[in-house]
Amino acid sequence: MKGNITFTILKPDAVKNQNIGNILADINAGGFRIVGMKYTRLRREEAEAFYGIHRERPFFKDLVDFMTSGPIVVAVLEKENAVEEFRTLIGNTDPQKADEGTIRAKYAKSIDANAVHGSDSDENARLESSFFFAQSELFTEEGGVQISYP
Ligand code: RTP
Ligand code: MG
Repeated sequence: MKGNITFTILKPDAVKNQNIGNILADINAGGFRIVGMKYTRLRREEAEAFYGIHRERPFFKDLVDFMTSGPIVVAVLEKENAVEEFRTLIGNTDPQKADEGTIRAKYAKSIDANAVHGSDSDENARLESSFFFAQSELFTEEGGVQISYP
């Protein structure tokens, strides 16, 4: 069965362009509940660890530079089949290729400054959530904490 949790970052461009409210409204309109949320900024070592999977990719340094360039909003979201549903809501990594009406089509400028992150698997959703949140900071619909961390 597909999990009901995903993890997102509203990236520095989304914050700078004052799109936090717009994007959260789209997330709620898309049927997602907010389970946890905070306003924070990544240190270099944290961004390198979070994106460790991309360490050998040519865009890694630009990615880390960008993700540490300003404050971000991190959030854990709840919906049935959350990972796949959220990636549909945000659209293609490259906003030029993103379907009309998706969050990246509406609010992103480039493949680097692409407004939002969304987890790509249930396992990564749990890992990424645990990177930013303690269990006690997450509130599912029932009120209890139900996310089993790896
Ligand atoms: P995300 O992790 O942010 O949700 O995005 P994604 O799954 O759609 O893309 P991913 O392949 O995981 O890449 C992570 C972020 O790296 C930047 N990127 N730049 N210049 C490039 O070719 C390139 N490819 C990826 C993007 O900002 C992407 O969101
Ligand atoms: Mg990704």
